[in-house]
Amino acid sequence: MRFGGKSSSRRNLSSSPVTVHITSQEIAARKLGWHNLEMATRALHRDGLVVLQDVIEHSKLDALNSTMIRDAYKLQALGDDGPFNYNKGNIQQDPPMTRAHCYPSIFLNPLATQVTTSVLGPKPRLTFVSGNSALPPMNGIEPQSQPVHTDADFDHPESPFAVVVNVPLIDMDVENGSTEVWLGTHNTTSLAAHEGKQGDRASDRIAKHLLEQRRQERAPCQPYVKKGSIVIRDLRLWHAGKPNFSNDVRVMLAMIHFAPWYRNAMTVEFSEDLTPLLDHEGADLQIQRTLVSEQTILDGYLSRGYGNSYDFNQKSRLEDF
Ligand SMILES: O=C(O)CCC(=O)C(=O)O
Ligand SMILES: [Fe+2]
Repeated sequence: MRFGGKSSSRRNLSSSPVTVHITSQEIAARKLGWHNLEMATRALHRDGLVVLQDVIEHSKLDALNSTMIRDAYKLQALGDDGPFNYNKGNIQQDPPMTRAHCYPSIFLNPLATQVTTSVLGPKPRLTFVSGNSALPPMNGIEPQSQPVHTDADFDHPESPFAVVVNVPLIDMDVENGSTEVWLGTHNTTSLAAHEGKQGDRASDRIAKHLLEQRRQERAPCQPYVKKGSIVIRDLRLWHAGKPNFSNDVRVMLAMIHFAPWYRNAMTVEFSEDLTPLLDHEGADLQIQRTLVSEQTILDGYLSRGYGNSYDFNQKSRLEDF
């Protein structure tokens, strides 16, 4: 008889995410081997989050970071009119999708797509490219936490339908505001767990008594995430942006892959000369795009939405069955 294995529901699962160590052979082949693909897929199903470590070249992260740090301060200077989410220490910040900045290894990473495809089905839809920046403390203002929330704050399917591909541009830790994550909450949660009406600063939050209950079962954590990693997170997972106590802006890019059957209608604005690159490097994704001139991107990318101005719902939603 070999029925002695503990079921995962009875095991004491860690608060820290599974980190999959990517090998140089996998980078060169642009493909995970079966071992790492299985680890990543099972971790994403079980925990709602997995880290792929040592995937992206630091030189590309550094180049993008210098542009985005400069932009973060411009957005911060907009004050009350800036694109902050919940509090002014955390802003929604888009990278410019122009030839100089659209690095395929960051925005269309084949290993990330292999993992999202494993969970969502072939050719996920890429419909969102943005970022969240945790800003260093401002004069006289104590840095704040966001309330614990999910980004899927609407009536959504119970199966995995959307996955966020996060790319931090620097090492991320408690000091500079590594995102707090509540592993395993992606498939236990429902709309009933949310409190607060949708406002333009995204006032969604998980009810306090549910947080306290969940903390006893599996506490949250703010993981150390090494620069060069990709963090893959189920859109339904409970999480919170945390204060950045350091002197460095912490930019974390966010690309969302939706399941091919989930008819999300958003589009990403790209410079039109990127078409060959998107078609070639993004062949495993359906990149829902709006093509415009490079000048239009440069004129508009710092005046985009934030909070609830994005619609993660789908067209022609099926009634519950
Ligand atoms: O910046 C972060 O760490 C998370 C931000 C976030 O979750 C949000 O703004 O919805
Ligand atoms: Fe969020």
